[in-house]
Amino acid sequence: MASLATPAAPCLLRPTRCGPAGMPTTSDVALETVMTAGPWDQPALLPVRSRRERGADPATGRVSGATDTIDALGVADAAIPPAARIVRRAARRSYDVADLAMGAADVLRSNDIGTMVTAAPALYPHMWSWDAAFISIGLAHLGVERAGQEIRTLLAAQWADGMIPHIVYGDRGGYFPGPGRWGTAELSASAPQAPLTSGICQPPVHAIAVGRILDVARRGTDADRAAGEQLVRDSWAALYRWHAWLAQYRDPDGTGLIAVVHGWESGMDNSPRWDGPYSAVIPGPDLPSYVRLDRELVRDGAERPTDLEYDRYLWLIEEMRRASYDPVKVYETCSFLVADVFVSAIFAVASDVLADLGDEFGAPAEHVADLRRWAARSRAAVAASRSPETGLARDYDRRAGAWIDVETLAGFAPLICGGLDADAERALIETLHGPHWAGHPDLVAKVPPTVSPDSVGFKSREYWRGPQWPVVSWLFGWAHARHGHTAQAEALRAETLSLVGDGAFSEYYEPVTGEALGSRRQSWTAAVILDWCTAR
Ligand code: 2M8
Repeated sequence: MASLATPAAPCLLRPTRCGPAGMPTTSDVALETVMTAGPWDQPALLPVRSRRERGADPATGRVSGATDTIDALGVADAAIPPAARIVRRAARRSYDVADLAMGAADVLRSNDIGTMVTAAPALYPHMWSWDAAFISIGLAHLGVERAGQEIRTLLAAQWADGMIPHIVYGDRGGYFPGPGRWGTAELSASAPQAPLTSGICQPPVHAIAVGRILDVARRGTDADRAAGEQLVRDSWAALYRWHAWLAQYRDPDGTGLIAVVHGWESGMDNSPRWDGPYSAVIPGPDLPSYVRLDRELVRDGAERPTDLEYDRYLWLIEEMRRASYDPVKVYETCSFLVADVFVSAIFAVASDVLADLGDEFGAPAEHVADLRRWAARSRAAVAASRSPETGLARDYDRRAGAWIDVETLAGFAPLICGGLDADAERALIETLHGPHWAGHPDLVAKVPPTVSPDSVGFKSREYWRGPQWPVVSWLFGWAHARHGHTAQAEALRAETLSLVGDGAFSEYYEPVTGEALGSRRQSWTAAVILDWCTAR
């Protein structure tokens, strides 16, 4: 398998003028440097050199004082005392676009273990499903073949029934729960024996990624274009089966809202959206004991889910093991079953993308028609889920039989899939970019936080309960551009590049100070930043 260390195709990263409002303009020459920054088996040098030029300790790469956030281990620093926050915010440094592109490429290369680009170097040393999709978009700028390989690796782990699993384990351990805790290969007839996988799924962003890789490929050489088109031909049927699995097993009544059976399936693991449904998940006394590894790597416990949350996460795995991961039984018996409006919106727009690719590449007409039907149905259901009071889309707790009236970023799901009338769409965009959300006056950058700072549930450091996630910002930016909201797409790009200007490529950011949180050198952060630095 080709690795980033030995790219099979010439690097696609090409001179592009990047000078959106508020961002430094980089020269063609600087980005040309990214293309030739090899040797390819060495980390790109420029970001490190930049740090040293600015006074970093050459041994550790750390800058003296409290401002450097690049951490070679890829793990978080200890909590900073509140009094230091204001200093940290004021002292945030900002690399220019060329340096960011170089640093992002370095993150992707250094997280490439040959068979996959791990989601993060220490905290997530395996392949995650939706991470892999975003990562492949970043990889496309380094080599279309390598991007396609990432998608192929993920699809090689697809279950016989069509599910794409949320984790594909590599050879390394280092993550809990590992494959032994899931036991999918022993318990499920659908799960592959190799590679080993988890037993749940994640948001279906994969067709979006394949479409984006094709766009990048078509701006490249003939070989790039051929590789991009071959990827579509090789992956289309598997992606169709994946969407069919979601329609059949996660929306058996054809409501248009796709259900998740674990908060991890939403990708927004501990969002306050799930607090109600999780309160009904009661871990049994026979929950096997376990040791968390994440808390050893992210030392500030406030940045990660609590132990009680973890008990519930692990209990749901026990329930699924007892159902042998049979998707019908899981849907009927699992104590967590929520129709997820954000996953449904992604499903709708990804079905549109896959249907368009299917039309172009001669896929079976009845399969394309299925996708268009699912897209329309889910788009309508997302629009219909909106709260009459707030206009935000809502999840539906299928176990409790109730709408979940908790305001989070997922409420803007209609902006991902479209489907609102023009006035309603404009109003929702204004809310997203307005003073309660991305435009909140306390925020260091106008990037949507996962929970509004005005909400009682806002926790500025806690994972999916407040921090800004560059990858989610990219998804909204991509959707804005797709739906013709060019100015807002450009604003998200510029503001997110400013947020990540510290060069840490962190998993998430504290919205008020811009402090890097969670894992450093997180692959999907690097991938979307590379895409934003290099492609328009
Ligand atoms: C986080 O989820 C994993 C469990 O799947 C974890 O916390 O250990 C989430 O942010 C998820 O969306 C993401 O795919 C994963 C890897 O980046 O980490």
